[in-house]
Amino acid sequence: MSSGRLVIGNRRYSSWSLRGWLLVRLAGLDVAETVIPLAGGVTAALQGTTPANLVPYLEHDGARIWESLAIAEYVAELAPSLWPAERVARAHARSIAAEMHAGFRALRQAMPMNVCRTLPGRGQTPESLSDIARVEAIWAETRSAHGGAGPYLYGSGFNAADAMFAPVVARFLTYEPVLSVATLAYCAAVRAHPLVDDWYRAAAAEPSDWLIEKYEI
Ligand SMILES: N[C@@H](CCC(=O)N[C@@H](CS)C(=O)NCC(=O)O)C(=O)O
Repeated sequence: MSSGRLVIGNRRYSSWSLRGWLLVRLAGLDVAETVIPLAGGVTAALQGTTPANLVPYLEHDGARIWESLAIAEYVAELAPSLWPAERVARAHARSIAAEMHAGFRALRQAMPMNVCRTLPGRGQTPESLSDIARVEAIWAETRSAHGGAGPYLYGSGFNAADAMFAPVVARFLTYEPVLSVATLAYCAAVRAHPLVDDWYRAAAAEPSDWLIEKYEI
């Protein structure tokens, strides 16, 4: 029997849900999944369903957790390898995960996640390109200082920082901005991760009446 539930939005669009879902699955939590299709604004079905009327939301073994970064910290208590073992690397990973959680608004607004489409060249504004430059700098610096032989940010294991950036990878794959060779290699590694691949496959199987026109044009 499952020990809780994870509430997420539909996989095609819900970037924050992708983070929460990856974190929960990476930690191996046995929780049931509730998928609520997003409305592309305020989703009526979410009102009163989760504490902040947002997804992702996790209930596990008596704990109620919302905000993707709080979910990262909760699941990492159960699966400590989700953060790097070494103190300096762990502090760095928490910092970049927090920067992702708090920032990159221009990128998120100009290039909304749609894992089922390629929309090359769309969404490029001075502000979104500036966010992309910062993301590339973070990834390059992280991999140089902590990534070893890769292929992920902190080496061979896909961890909580990778989960926090996975929706950015999805945006890069959809909107195809000009990116460095190293960034493209990291994006390919994240896309090839079995859990990310599961997410993409399930997104492609979602009902067509969950489509939101403004995210498809
Ligand atoms: N800061 C939150 C952001 C969560 C969020 O904004 N989720 C979106 C979906 S990706 C949402 O629930 N939107 C409400 C709605 O569509 O009604 C987190 O880290 O979990």
